[in-house]
Amino acid sequence: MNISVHAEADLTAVTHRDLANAVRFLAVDAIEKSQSGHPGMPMGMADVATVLFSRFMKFDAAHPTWPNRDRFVLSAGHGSMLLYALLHLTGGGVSLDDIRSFRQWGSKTPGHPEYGHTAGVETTTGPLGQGIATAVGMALAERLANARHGDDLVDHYTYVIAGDGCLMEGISQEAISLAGHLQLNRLVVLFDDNGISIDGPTSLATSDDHLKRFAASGWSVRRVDGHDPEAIAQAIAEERETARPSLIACRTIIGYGAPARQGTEKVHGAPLGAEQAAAARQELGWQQPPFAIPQAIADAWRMIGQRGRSARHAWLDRCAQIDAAKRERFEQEQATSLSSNYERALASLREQLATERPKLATRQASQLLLDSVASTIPSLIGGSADLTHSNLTQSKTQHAVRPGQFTGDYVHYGIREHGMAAAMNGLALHGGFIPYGGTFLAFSDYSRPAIRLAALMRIRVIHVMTHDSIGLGEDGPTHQPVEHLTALRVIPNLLVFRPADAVETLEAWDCALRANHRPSVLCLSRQALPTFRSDARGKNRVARGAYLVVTPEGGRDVTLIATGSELAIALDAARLLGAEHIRAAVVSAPCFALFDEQPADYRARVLESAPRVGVEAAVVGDWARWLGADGEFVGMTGFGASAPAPVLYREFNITAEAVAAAAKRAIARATGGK
Ligand SMILES: Cc1ncc(C[n+]2csc(CCOP(=O)(O)OP(=O)(O)O)c2C)c(N)n1
Ligand SMILES: [Mg+2]
Repeated sequence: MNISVHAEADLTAVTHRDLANAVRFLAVDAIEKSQSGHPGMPMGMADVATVLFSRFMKFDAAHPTWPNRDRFVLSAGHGSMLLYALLHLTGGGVSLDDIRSFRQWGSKTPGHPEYGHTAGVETTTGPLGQGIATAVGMALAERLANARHGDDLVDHYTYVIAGDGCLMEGISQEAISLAGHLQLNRLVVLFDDNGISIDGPTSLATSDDHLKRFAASGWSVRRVDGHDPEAIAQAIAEERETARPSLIACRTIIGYGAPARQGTEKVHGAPLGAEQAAAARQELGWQQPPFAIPQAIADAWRMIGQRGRSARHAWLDRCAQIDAAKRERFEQEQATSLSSNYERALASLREQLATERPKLATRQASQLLLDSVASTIPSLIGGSADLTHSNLTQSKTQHAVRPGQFTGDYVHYGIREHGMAAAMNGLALHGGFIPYGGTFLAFSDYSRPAIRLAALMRIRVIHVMTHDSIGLGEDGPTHQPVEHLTALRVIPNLLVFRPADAVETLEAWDCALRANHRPSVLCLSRQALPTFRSDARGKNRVARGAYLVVTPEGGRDVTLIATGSELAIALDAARLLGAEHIRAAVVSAPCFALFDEQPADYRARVLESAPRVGVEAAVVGDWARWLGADGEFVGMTGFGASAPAPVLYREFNITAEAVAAAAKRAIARATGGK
């Protein structure tokens, strides 16, 4: 079969098989050289990927961040060489040297594709299932942006290659269900239906009928022979036109072409070996030495990489022609920057709260913030995993996104925390959106793998996690986070905020919105807390991570450090100690990670050398490093219980009296009983 790629060169001699073989053997050779990697999937899916890239993908390899490009997500991230081969062949940011140093230190070709590390990689994949769920967020982003800006500016597809592993993962059901419900018709999933995973045939572990499963969730589904380019092309062409998201199950042979290995798990994750690599060359008619691509085939792939150039220029022309206000709106959303309207709205609410000093749950303060600023941030896209009225995440101005109707700016993600977190990643990665989403802090574990990826990718997503301690009361230990704060704080590059009052809540939100290279978790209280901050026009103090709230005159005997709802307890304890002439400084520590980043002299000023007492209704976890050998911690040592919050604080001994007693113990220890 001949392929028409471009008019300028005579490429009529280049066949689909040549193009696909170039992909296959770059993968085989790179994995052979590094003696590490997964050849089965690139060899099996080379035909599908070649059809997709040579005939459908709208992209310009020289401009990998063009906003209206089609998105391609390799959900089966272990097949990374497939993607690197495509990026190299089409003239993207992967050189032949990079391919030759596959999986080596400093190369652009790490073991699994990493967003931000390699140009053209749309999202980090490897943890199976994340890619397809992230792609749902991208496809949602496309529809939302399309509804706002029209076909002229936003009009692209999101394609996914997913394997058996991605579809076995639970997150796939959340993602599929959400995409089907919302009718994300620009999403096309190409399923590498090879019936093999690591342990052997998938029949060892699953009997799912994926076509029926997807169809039951509202998808358009079909099966094709994944080694028949015409059948693949017809399937993609038709599925692009359906009103629903599409699944194309591509029947493939894993390790296609390696005679003694293909169709078995042996080819999933081990180099072919010299003998099988040579046999595959023979079998597939590829007579090239390792890493060599005949010029005509290389040219044909280069032209495929340039095919989208005219589409990009046409798009640029359209951008230039639309009226200035429209273009500005689009550019502002793309930039996701905060406007002066935002600054004004924030300042005015802050002034009001610091003046009136209401007793308010921090989740309510968060609601007030959203009510006043949401309409000033057009890129903001809210949501909750079915806890909108508990998380207080929907502002007065936000409207729900509905199936097939994308004019809203609030997503009812349903009870799909993991799917929500991954979709939020996709919204952020797509560009043009600042996503936030709510659930209870205890359920952050359900979102954790996607939060971890957001941190790894350095993208801005904001998790609003309310009901942040035993302070939620009667729902009991299943719902009361105790280890979660520490579990989140130890994720590198993640900002975990636990604000202590309404003003700190506003400041934490402001930090999260400005943190355009990292994700944030806002841990908010269910119960009302007094507003202790009264600096109506003060600086954002949360931005320093921790700061002094009480500085006793003439030096201090002890430093009490608290977060969130326990700051009020620490302040009470300081008063109790003061009555006994013990001078206690009080530090509010809403974000450990930001405090870590402060200059050493600032940290030393805040902490000083007096003995320290940490107070948090959670396990000691990451606190230990702040407290020192003479330090004390007042918090939880195990799970919570079901009872009214004040009873729980009393029974678990997280009280001002307990903090004062701990302070005295710490002082006694530090002074050696003097
Ligand atoms: C969440 C997660 N669990 C386990 C793994 C380890 N793993 C990598 S690939 C793989 C098998 C995937 O099978 P499939 O998607 O069918 O890929 P194929 O063997 O067909 O290439 C597993 C278990 C992983 N990467 N992510
Ligand atoms: Mg498989």
